[in-house]
Formats: sequence, structure tokens, C-alpha cells
Amino acid sequence: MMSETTMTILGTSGAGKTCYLLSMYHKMCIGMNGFTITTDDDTDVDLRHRYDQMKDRSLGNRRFPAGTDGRSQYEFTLECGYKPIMSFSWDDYPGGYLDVKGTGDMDSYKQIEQSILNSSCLFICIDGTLLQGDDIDEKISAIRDDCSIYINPFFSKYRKEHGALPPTAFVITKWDICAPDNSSDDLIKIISEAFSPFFEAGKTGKTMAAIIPVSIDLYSNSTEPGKRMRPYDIELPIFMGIFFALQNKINNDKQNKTSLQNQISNERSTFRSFLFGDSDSVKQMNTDVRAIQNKLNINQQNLKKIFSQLEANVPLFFINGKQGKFSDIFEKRDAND
Ligand SMILES: Nc1nc2c(ncn2[C@@H]2O[C@H](COP(=O)(O)OP(=O)(O)OP(=O)(O)O)[C@@H](O)[C@H]2O)c(=O)[nH]1
Ligand SMILES: [Mg+2]
Repeated sequence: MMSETTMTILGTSGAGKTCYLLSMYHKMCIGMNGFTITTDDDTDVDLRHRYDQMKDRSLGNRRFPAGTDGRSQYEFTLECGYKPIMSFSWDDYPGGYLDVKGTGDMDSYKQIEQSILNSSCLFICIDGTLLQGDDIDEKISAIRDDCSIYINPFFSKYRKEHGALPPTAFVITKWDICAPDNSSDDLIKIISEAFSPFFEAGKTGKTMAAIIPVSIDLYSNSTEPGKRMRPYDIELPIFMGIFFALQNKINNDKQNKTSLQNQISNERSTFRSFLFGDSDSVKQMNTDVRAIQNKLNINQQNLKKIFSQLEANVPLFFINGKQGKFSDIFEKRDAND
């Protein structure tokens, strides 16, 4: 089955992409404010099994997944109140694929590029290990050397070929080990300097970026075997991705509705229609308009719920390089309805 949208996560080897996927799936299976995700049975068994291993503290460092050695694609459906909202696909691949000059693997690189092209939102995974300590300049250099250097050229090229960049979440992983060393202002300074193209006033269209610190386990130091893992904000990047995807879907549906309505009024303005009433095709189009309107109503409600999560929990959000709020784009949208 083709998913309705794609989420692409970019990050170098060891940044935490696979752990994020396992933790996010676990958390969203249990559910978060009425939102859950589902997948096919085989994937479910596989992801659960790998999560169970990861939570088994008695295994020491062996509990973590081995470095990813090839690309795998996962298909998920986000549901609210157990009703599907939207399907999305998720790629997990070795971070080394981003370093095309190092690996020389052009095919894998092209696949990632294609995946970005299909994405309504990007996640850039930043290794929290690089944010330890209190020397800000050192952190900026570390992130530039280990992360931006692979990601920024990729995006300059991307932007040249495809125009604007999709909305992007800078996902800071391993927040459990670097939270005390970084205030919100530090994070803004570090990320905006290391990834300046995302924070410049949009010369090439609108840029939207968020900084979202996450952790798979706030008790990562614990060796107590039965201690449950405690994830932190692991669901927020997914909510952001769905928010933008759902917005696109709603906009498409609105366009479809308007064009059907135009067709209906064109047909109705004919003499034939005046004499004999609505044709079968007009009746069908009217039914279709009602179906689209029902879908729109449901999706608007879902969008509103996701919006509230983001508005309350993602304060580090930037529109064309300036700090803003999700309500700056959401309420404007509503006003245009
Ligand atoms: N403390 C802490 N460590 C984490 C967290 N997430 C991941 N790690 C550590 O980071 C290591 C690498 O994580 P992975 O998810 O395998 O990294 P990856 O990005 O998938 O790496 P590749 O598959 O090589 O591209 C894990 O083995 C864990 O030790 C976290 O939230 N907190
Ligand atoms: Mg991996």
C-alpha cells in the first residue's frame, strides 16, 4: 500500500535514528492523548521485539540495536480514537548513506533525496552527545563537523533543484545526557548557527523549523533490571510531521471541492438544466462534494487536536528564521476558510 505521506529522518551514524523509531513506535502503540499508531503484524512483532531487547537493562550496552546496515521502510497509520487519520512511511537507513563522498554510494543517496521530495516534514537528528559541556562555540563546531557538513550541502543542492525546503524538525536526541548543559537560548544559538540555511529570512520561500529535544529514556543511567524506560517528548516530531501532512491533505480536498462546485454551477447555468433539473452527473458531483465536506470536517478536527499538542509543547518554532508559534500559521489558515 502507498502511504499518504513520508517522514524522512536524516542523521549521521550513531545519532539515534533507530532508537528513536523503536521508542516512538512503543510510545505511540500505547497511545498519547487519544492518538495511536498501527502497522502490519510482521512489522509490529519486529519493532516490539527490538524494543523489548532495548529495555532489558540486564544486557548492558548490548541492549541497544546494532548500527543499521541497510535501508528498511516501515508503513504506519496514525489513528485518533482508533479511527485512521493518515498513513505514513518511515525510512531507517545507515547514517553513512548521507556521506556520499565517503561511501560513494550514489544510489542510496538518491533514494534519500527521493524520500525527502515526498516528505511533508523532515527530521534532522542531532546527536545530544555533541551538546554536552558548557562551551557553546565548541558545541557549534562539533555539530558543524559531525552533522551540518553532511546535511547542509545536501540541502543547498536540494533547494536549488526543488525550490523551498519542507518544514523541518531538528530533533535533539539523548536529551537525558545533555539537558542540564543547554538552556533554550543555547539551543537556538547552536542550531541556528550550525544550520543557518534553515534560519535565514526566507529568500527562497517560506522556511519553517522547530527544535525538539527528545530522549528514549530519562533513566538511561539506571542498571536496575526492571526499571521501565521513560521516554521524553518522543511523540512530538511525529505530531509535527502529521500536522503538515494533514494540512496539505486538507488543502487538496478544498481544491477538489471548489473545482467540483464550479463544475456544478457551470452545468446548472445551461438551458437544459433549467428545463429538466439536475443531470445524473450533477447529482453525482453533489454527492461527492458532501463526501469531501465530511472528510474535511473530520480532518479539521484532527488537525486542531494535533495543533494544540504542538502549540503547548513545541515552543522553539521558527517561521522564516523568526521565532513564532504554531498558532501563527494555524489561525491564519482558519481565517482563510
Ligand atoms: N542516553 C541516551 N542514549 C541514546 C539515546 N538514543 C540513542 N542512544 C544511544 O545512541 C546509540 C546509537 O543509536 P542508534 O539509534 O543505533 O543510532 P543510528 O542513528 O540508528 O545509527 P546508524 O544506524 O549507524 O545510522 C545507541 O546505541 C544508544 O547507546 C537516548 O535517548 N539517550
Ligand atoms: Mg540505525
